[in-house]
Amino acid sequence: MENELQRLKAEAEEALHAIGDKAALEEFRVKFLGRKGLLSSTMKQLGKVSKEDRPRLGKLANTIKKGVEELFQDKKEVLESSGGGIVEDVDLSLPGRSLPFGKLHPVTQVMDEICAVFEGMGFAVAEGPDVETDHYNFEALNIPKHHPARDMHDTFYVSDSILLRTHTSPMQARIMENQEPPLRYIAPGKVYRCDSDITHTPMFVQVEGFLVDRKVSFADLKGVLSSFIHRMFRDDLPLRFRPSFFPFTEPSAEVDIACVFCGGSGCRICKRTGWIEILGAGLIDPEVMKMVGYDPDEFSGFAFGLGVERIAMLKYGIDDIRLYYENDLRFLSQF
Ligand code: FA5
Repeated sequence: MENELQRLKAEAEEALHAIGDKAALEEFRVKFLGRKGLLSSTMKQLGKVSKEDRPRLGKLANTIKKGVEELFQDKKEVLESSGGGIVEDVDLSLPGRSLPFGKLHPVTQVMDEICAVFEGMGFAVAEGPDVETDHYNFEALNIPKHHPARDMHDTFYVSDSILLRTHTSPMQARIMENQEPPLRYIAPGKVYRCDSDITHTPMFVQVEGFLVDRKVSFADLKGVLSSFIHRMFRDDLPLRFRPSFFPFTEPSAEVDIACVFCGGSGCRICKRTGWIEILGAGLIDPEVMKMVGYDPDEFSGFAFGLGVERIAMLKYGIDDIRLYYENDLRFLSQF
């Protein structure tokens, strides 16, 4: 009988553990704890055991019955507090936890905006490699070996002839040598220079743009860039074309816009000049045209290259370019 009691105890515990709803619990109660249930029936057999064993087995039977009744009550309470369902410790009425939304990096957002403005003017978008050859980065742009202009680029070399591109201008040569004019392209992408301060980062993004056709003049370049700047910022933002030099354009210019931090009066960011440079530009040098097989007497073109981080800084009033690349979510999530 003792064995039978222990077996019933184990069976009852296992059955209770598996129960997940009130109907099953009621079935359990009838089967094990009811007046005609298994425990009561077994206890009725106590009369048949010897007088010596009866007190001990009676006590054991009572303890087991009490224990099963307690487990039954516990299970009943759990089922009642969870609404009678299977789930024991989840409150289904609580609102869900919200996950943080990912966003495009502010520099990517501004790059997309720049591309959209030029696409609206009929420019197609092309992309090229970050790891570039010396030929496309320099030679094809009229910057032969030992040309002083190479010093301005602070190049990261991979080998003598392979480097991380220092600007997006190689895309001019790559596209022109494979296509005939008329051409109208922009080429956005990352570029690399060994350079770092509040307006320079070692990796930054440029958007190259160029147009080649018959009778393209500096006036066309001024028109395209002025309308781009006015669309990106505001219609009355002062800008100026300042003479400059690039080996691959002639004449060359740099374009400055009025400093948005001081309104043009001069501050630390604009180095007290009231102006901030955002791009380099010019008419494509006849030497570059010849190298890709174009006749410079028949075709002319303009090109420009702008720094996306600089434009993003001016648009959002950020006074240190390095903030864009520190990956601080408190900064990045504001855009
Ligand atoms: C160039 O890179 C020329 N390839 C631009 C060009 C293209 C001229 C086509 C003529 C025709 P520059 O080195 O000035 O030029 O760079 C262009 C722009 O990139 C700058 O006006 C500036 O906005 C940005 N820039 C340059 N260096 C950095 C840097 N280290 N960090 C962030 N932005 C930079």
